[in-house]
Amino acid sequence: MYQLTHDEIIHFQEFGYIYPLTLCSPDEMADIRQTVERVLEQDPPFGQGREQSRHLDSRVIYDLCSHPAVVQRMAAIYGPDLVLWRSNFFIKYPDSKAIPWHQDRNYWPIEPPVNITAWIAIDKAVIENACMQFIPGSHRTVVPHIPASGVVFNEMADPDYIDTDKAVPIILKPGEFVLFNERLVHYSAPNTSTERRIGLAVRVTTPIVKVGHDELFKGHKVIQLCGEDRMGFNQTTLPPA
Ligand SMILES: O=C(O)CCC(=O)C(=O)O
Repeated sequence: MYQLTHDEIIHFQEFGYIYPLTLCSPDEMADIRQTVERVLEQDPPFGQGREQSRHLDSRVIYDLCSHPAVVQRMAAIYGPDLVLWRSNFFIKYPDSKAIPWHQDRNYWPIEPPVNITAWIAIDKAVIENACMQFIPGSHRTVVPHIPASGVVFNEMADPDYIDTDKAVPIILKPGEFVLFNERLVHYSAPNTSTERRIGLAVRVTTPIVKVGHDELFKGHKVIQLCGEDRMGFNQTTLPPA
């Protein structure tokens, strides 16, 4: 049984995230990475893009998203009923642009906006290859977003509402992950190193949340990871074989 300590739960409550947590060793992730690379070379059957929700068509990606080390720790914070509604690979090749400071909830079609993300390091994530940076405690307020240009997203957190001097780098070994809240303000710099950095962001919510259908995810279905669906708001599907 994977658990979070009392102090880890308090840290998540106070700061909006907890890390580093371990899913597997760097050696085990080196094997898994080969499959991840093969999956990313192929178009998915659902047409949502190679980096989006590959847990729907790849058992290896589903197994990462639903790993007990991830799900049991999420359940320690968000309760026993959890659904996987999306996953995204974030691939930062050398020379790739910044992901602006943002709160994930700004972009998502979920109501109410409740989500816990596990960002799993497929490659190592260090300052040099543009690991994520978090503003601790920023999950306590909703920050207005304004149009952005020259970065990966088209909207970003309004700089007047955030204090980037407080930013902390989230350094992870391959196979480690961080859990964070849907309002936590985060960012990643341009990758100025010569090394690629891949992370898998696993988006999990509870069945009381209604998942809408945006451009990327028309007809999207959720997968029950644990517990029960007492609401029936969302269409569910089974994991890939
Ligand atoms: O991997 C990154 O650089 C950014 C990830 C991110 O924004 C997220 O997982 O919400």
